[in-house]
Order: sequence, then C-alpha cells, then structure tokens
Amino acid sequence: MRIADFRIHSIAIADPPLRSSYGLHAPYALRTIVELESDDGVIGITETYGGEAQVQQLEALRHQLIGASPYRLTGFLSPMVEGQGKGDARSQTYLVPGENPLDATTRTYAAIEVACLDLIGKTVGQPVCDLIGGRVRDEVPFSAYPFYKHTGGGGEGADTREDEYGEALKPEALVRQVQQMVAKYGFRSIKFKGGVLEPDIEIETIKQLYRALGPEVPLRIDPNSAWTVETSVRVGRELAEELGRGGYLEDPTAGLENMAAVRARLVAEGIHTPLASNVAVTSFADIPRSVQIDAVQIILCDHHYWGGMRQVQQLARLAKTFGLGLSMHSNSHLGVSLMGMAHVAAATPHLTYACDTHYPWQSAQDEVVLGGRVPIVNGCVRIPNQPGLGVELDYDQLARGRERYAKCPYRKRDDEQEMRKHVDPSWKRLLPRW
Ligand code: GKR
Ligand code: MG
Repeated sequence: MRIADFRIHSIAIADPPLRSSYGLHAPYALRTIVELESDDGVIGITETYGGEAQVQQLEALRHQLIGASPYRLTGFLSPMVEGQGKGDARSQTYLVPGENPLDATTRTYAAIEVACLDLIGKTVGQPVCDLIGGRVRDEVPFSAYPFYKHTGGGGEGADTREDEYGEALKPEALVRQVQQMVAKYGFRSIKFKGGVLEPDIEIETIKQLYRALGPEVPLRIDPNSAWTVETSVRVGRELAEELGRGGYLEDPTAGLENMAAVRARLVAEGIHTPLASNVAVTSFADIPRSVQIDAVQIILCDHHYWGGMRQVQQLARLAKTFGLGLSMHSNSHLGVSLMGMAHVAAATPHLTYACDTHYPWQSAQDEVVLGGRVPIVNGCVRIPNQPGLGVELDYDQLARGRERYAKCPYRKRDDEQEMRKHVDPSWKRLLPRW
C-alpha cells in the first residue's frame, strides 16, 4: 500500500467566548482536517490545530508522503519527534497551545501518524486502539470542562450559534454550567479553567462546586500559570479538602522551579494535592528536571502535540516508571480529534485520570463526522466496533467548515487580541497576575 493523495482542509468552527489566563476565545476556533488516500482508494483521516502555519508545516511534507508506505512512517519521519529544544525552551507558558514553534514538528508528525493509523486500520479492518497494542478499556472517561464565559455561543453575524450555557462570570453561574453539562453528558469529574477572576472568587467557585456535587466528584482547577508561588500555596491550602479527593492543582504557577516550590511548601504543611501540568512539562526534555525537583506529579498527555499516539504510550510508561500520574489535555476540537483521544486513551494502561475535552463547547452545526456528533454517555466515549478511528468525514459539513474558514478573518489563535477587542482594550497577558 502506498499513499497516493494527501489533502489538507482548513476549517473554522464556532467557539463560545470562553476565558482563560491566555485571554478570550475568538468566535471561531481553527482546525485542520487531513486526509491520506492510499492507492487502494482507502482514506485515513485526522484532525489537528488550525491556521496558516499548521497548513504550511503539513504541506512541506507532501513530497515525502506521496508514494510512501503508511506502515513505514516511524522510519522516515521519526526525526520530527526527536532532538528538539531542552528544558524551558519547550515550555508553552506564554504561548497558546498550537502556536508554539518549538513543538511544530511533533504536532505535524502527530497529525500524519494518526492519519496513517486510521488508513492502516481501515485497510486491515482493525480499530486504531488495537493496532497500537490493544485496548485496555472499551469506554474512555472524560471530565466536564467548565469555563468562565461571556454571553454568546460562538460564530459571527448570521452564522451565530445558540448560547447553550449563557454567561458565567460568578461562582453560582459556573455551578449551573457544570450541572447542565453533567446532566447532558454524565461527566463524573470536573476540570475547571481558572486564572480569570480574583483567586478568592475562584476558591469560592470550587467550594460551591464541591458543595453542589459532593465529595465523590473529583475537582481540578487550572489557572494556566496565572498565580505567584505564594498565591498557589494559599489556594492549595484553602482547597486542600476539595482538590484532595482525587483531583489536582494544574499549572498554578509558571515554570518548573516555581511548581517545585509550591509542591514543597504544600507537602511541608501536610497537603498532598498533586500538581499537574500541560504548561511546565510539554515534552520528554522537560521530564528529567521535573522529576529531580518533584515539580509535577501528573503529566497531561495530548497526542496532538506530544508527537502522536505512540509517543503518548511511551510517555505513559515513563510516567509509571517515575510514579507519576497521567491525564489528558485538550483544546477546542471536533469529533475526529475526540476519537483520536479516545483510541490512544483506550490503549494506554497507565492513564490515571479522566481525560479533558472541550467537545461540549462545540455545536452539532460544525461537526464534520458523518452521522453527527460523537456521543458522550455517562461521561465516556465508547470505542466503536469499526476499523480505524471509527469515524468518516461528512463532506458537505467539511465544505461548510472550509467556507467558514475562507470567510472569517482568523488565521491563528490569538486570545490576547480577542480580549482587547471585546473586553478590555488595554488587556495584556500577565504571568503571574495574582
Ligand atoms: O481552551 O482556553 C482554553 C484552554 O486554556 C486551553 O487552551 C488549554 O490549553 O485546556 C488547556 C489547558 O489545560 O491548559
Ligand atoms: Mg492545563
């Protein structure tokens, strides 16, 4: 089997005005859908980050892909996942995910790897999770991902989406948002995006969530490095009970050394809430120092930027070796990505937490998967009994996504700029802010 065609589709999908320490989500999130077609006419697909730079990086591989065997990807493209920067050079601290030039090659490799795995799976009649070692679970648990948000459901002008969840800029509204999401999808753990309002309000939000949901629902908070060491320790102390029951404190502060300082001070006070990260640890090169100083106890994997599914499995093995937990990170995405996440999670024994997903924030109107949105039931995605990723493209929907991309002015994610445009003209990303 040879790769006969390589098609790259830039699409835009409506995205609500969600807030984080990066700023504000734009009315459209950008994604790229890739198709690899074999000389037998089988099509493998994948979904990855969007925008112009990502397309250029994929396009640059065209001459290597056409005519190549999808079985031999590791041989000819694997230098893309090796030999990049070291330590802090790989950190995503100041850059939104998908815009870090230092993980450009691992991101691009990952997209091709997943499309090849889907192509191989569809050719030999096996699900991707079984190609990469075999599933250890048929159902993959995901967590609810509440955000502080402004009014609006995403999209612009006549293409505006319904605002399913409404404004949420106060603790009570955030609790309502979570209850709505839990009622609809059955999530059994919660990852809350903080770093937006005063820490005391975010502490109160977690306390209200804890009261509303009960101690059996694990809670996490992720301010994306918005706090000082001092504030992080204070939050860790005040939420010791709420985060301590199977939850975690994710990237409270910037940099491995600061994370280690937070950890040491909390442990000295008898608080063992683990610190998780997808900001201070974003590559294998970050791990030695992190382990040495006990900066991070849970790594968030994400096949989209860690270099694909097999790199995530290696990361899991490494995490287990060093006694670290493994969770999964996400960014705004559609069903093709969700299925990729579910397959790698299904085939990763040492995945110790429910995965993150932004999926509830996207609308059925934007889905490019044939048959519509991938179901999340009881908080889980079930691995379908189909070859490859188990999903096909709806080409009419894909065409609509391409049209939206062509019409919208966005070509990269820039949450800081959106914040200045819609909320505060003088807003700047400050790390730490509090
Ligand atoms: O969607 O605004 C967002 C999130 O802040 C996202 O960009 C982060 O990468 O989900 C992410 C995280 O866990 O840090
Ligand atoms: Mg995070």
